[in-house]
Amino acid sequence: REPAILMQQEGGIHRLTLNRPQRLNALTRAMLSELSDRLADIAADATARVLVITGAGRAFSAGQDLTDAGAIEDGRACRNTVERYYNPVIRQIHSLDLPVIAGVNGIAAGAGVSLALACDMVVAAESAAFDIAFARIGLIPDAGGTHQLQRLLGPARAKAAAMLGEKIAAPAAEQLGLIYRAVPDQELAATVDALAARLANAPTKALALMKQAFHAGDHHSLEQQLALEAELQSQAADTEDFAEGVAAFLAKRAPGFKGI
Ligand code: T3D
Repeated sequence: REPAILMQQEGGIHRLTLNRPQRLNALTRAMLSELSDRLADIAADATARVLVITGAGRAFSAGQDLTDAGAIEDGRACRNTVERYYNPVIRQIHSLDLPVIAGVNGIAAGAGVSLALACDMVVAAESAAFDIAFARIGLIPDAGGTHQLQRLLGPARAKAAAMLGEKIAAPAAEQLGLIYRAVPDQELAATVDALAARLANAPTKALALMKQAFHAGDHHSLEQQLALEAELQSQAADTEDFAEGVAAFLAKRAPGFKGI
């Protein structure tokens, strides 16, 4: 049996591919467990610099597999699925000390949208769409969906999109600030690869500290954020990459960052 999550690795760039294309990469609990295991592997790999998450076939992910017996039959089952399978994966992506790119190759629906939006940068094919499908089956956006939609779209648009079960086409998602970029379909792979390569050569320790600062900024006051920035900047300034960045600037040469 092919794994439901494919993992590839090259030059510090890790790639996880959701791999149930015949079901549009709909998420089963088994698949989410595999995803969680692979994310743990990457978190433990000191050579990892960047993670790309994408989908096999014509979809990114159709969200919860509605045929996964026992996953969603009633409130108790749903709570278990959310708490034991979705939430850990979202926390793992959130706390991963690496930039995470979602390469959204096709439709993302329901928790597939939440999964993409948990990533640090979302690049989508122009023909892809973000289908806030939950209301169509009587559920609410989960896996961080309400958090991300409200933060990225603002409450007015987020509530309407969720309550109306809107499907937002990738170019509109870029316009609305829901995602970083929508690119022509045939350019998606090259765009994601170039972005990943660029980030893999960046001072990734500083990028991880930035990620922490941006996440904390969601709930901090200005005073709290100023204090946190001072702390995280002191950590950034102690990296070899900072010394290298300054040395390279003064020597008028390109820096060679190592992510340490
Ligand atoms: O405990 C919890 O709370 C669980 C967490 C829930 C969070 C959620 O994610 S809730 C939302 C679940 N997702 C959906 O409701 C989306 C359902 N899918 C669709 O609405 C459509 O499939 C799409 C808009 C995504 C794509 O439409 P289209 O026309 O391009 O494709 P299709 O023909 O509908 O789908 C192709 C096949 O994939 C089809 O199977 P078949 O007929 O060829 O045998 C379809 O049934 C299957 N499929 C698509 N989505 C799912 C799925 N099978 C199981 N679960 C799915 N989510």
